[in-house]
Parts: sequence; C-alpha cells; structure tokens
Amino acid sequence: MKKRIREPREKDRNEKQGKPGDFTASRATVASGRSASGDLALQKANYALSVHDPKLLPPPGAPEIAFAGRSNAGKSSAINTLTGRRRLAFVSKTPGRTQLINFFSLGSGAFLVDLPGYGYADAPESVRKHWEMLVGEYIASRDSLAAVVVVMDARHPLTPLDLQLLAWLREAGRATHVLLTKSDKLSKQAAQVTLSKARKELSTVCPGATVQLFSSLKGEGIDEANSTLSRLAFRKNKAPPKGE
Ligand SMILES: Nc1nc2c(ncn2[C@@H]2O[C@H](COP(=O)(O)OP(=O)(O)OP(=O)(O)O)[C@@H](O)[C@H]2O)c(=O)[nH]1
Ligand SMILES: [Mg+2]
Repeated sequence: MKKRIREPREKDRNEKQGKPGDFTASRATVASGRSASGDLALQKANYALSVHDPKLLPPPGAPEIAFAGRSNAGKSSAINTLTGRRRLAFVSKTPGRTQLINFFSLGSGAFLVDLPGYGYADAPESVRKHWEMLVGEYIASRDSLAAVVVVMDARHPLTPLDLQLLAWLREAGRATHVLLTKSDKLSKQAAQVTLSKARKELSTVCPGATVQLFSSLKGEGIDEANSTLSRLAFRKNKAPPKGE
C-alpha cells in the first residue's frame, strides 16, 4: 500500500495545536455526538486539531474513540479506511510518524483520535517519555474518551508493550476494541487461528475487550468495526474508571 508522506501538511497542522477550531463547532452542532441514524457518520470526517501537551486538550464534549497501538501497526491507515478518506490521517512507512494526538470530527459530532504509536526500535528516550506522559494522561483521565481501539499487526499481536497498554486500559476501565490489522498479509486460515488465539488471550488480559480482523489494504472488517465503534461511542452505561 503506497502512500506518500506529506511533510508540509503535517507542519500546517502543528500550527493549529491547541486551537479548538472545528472541535468546538462540532460539539455545539451535535452535543451528544449521535447522528440522526445513531451511527458515527464516519464518512463525514474532518481534521479538527492536534495536541502535543495534555494541558492543551480542549474541554471534554462529544464521545471520542481513540486509536492506540505500536508504531507502524496501521492506526492512521485504519482511520482513513473507516472514514473513506485517503489522506485524512498521515500514513507512513517510517515508524513514529504520528507524534501528536490528532482529532478528527465526524458527521455525528463524535471524534476519532489518532494517538502516537509506541515501541519502535530507535525511539529516543525523550520520545518514549513524552509518549507515556501524553497517551498515559489522555487514557487515564479524559472524560469524553468513550473507547480505545487497540491496533495490532495480525502477524505479531499482543507484544509486551501491547499487553502493557491493555493493562492500562483495564485499570482505567476503558471500553476496548482490538483491530488485528494487515490481515491481508495472512492466509484466511492463519488469520482465523490468530483471531481465536487473540480472543482467548484477551479474555484474560483485558476481559470485555472485543477483537476482529481488519485490512486497510483490502477493506476487510469495515462494517464490523463501524458497528462496534458506534455501539461503544453511544452506549449508555459506561463503566467508571476504577477508584471512582
Ligand atoms: N498490507 C497492509 N499494509 C498496511 C495496512 N495498514 C497499514 N499498512 C501499512 O503499514 C504502514 C504503517 O501504517 P500507518 O497507518 O502509518 O501506521 P501507524 O500505526 O499510524 O504508525 P505511527 O503513526 O508510526 O504510529 C504503512 O506503510 C501502511 O501503508 C493493511 O491493512 N495492510
Ligand atoms: Mg500514524
């Protein structure tokens, strides 16, 4: 899947950091984040804003669905595939491409949130620390975070860092959906075996988490992801984080 890196646009976006812009407008339009038909209206997505410091997050409002996972797992690609947009989120072969929290507003008023990835081999210590602070704080305390999509490469899912993230999510009481992406790289049979194994392991490490196969290249799993994310975004009884 060949996608070009577009440096200038990323730079333009950085200049928008911390400015609510579309974010506020979208919240005001549909405060509940629910479209008339009850789905996320993924096809009407727009870039809203980027944040590099948790203190600059806009006030919580409509539901947010965040995409987390290893660098290069396919988070940004999954956001593009689900929204039917080729270059909404930046896709790159270079691990660590997404270093900011990027918000995309949807037609429903809800948001998809692209989180920076973890676990690439040559990440400097300062980048790792910044990731832990930024993503850790967002996951632990963001009131409007409705669910987290954990994106894992189906060829090597549930690495130690993925397990650490799942432990955080469990601790924070976050609804979790796992995409085993790049499923096009596996045979149908191998993909099914991977799915069953992952489901079994998740039932121990993150009980309640759902899991599916996904391919941005082939467009596999879009309907399943769409309906799961709509359900998680709009469900009534969200489990409160532990300790509340
Ligand atoms: N074959 C295949 N390649 C994919 C798929 N999804 C993503 N890729 C490729 O994997 C690479 C990384 O994709 P990204 O979407 O940028 O990954 P990311 O998780 O956002 O990475 P970071 O921003 O570094 O955290 C790119 O070369 C994509 O084209 C998929 O479903 N199938
Ligand atoms: Mg990315």
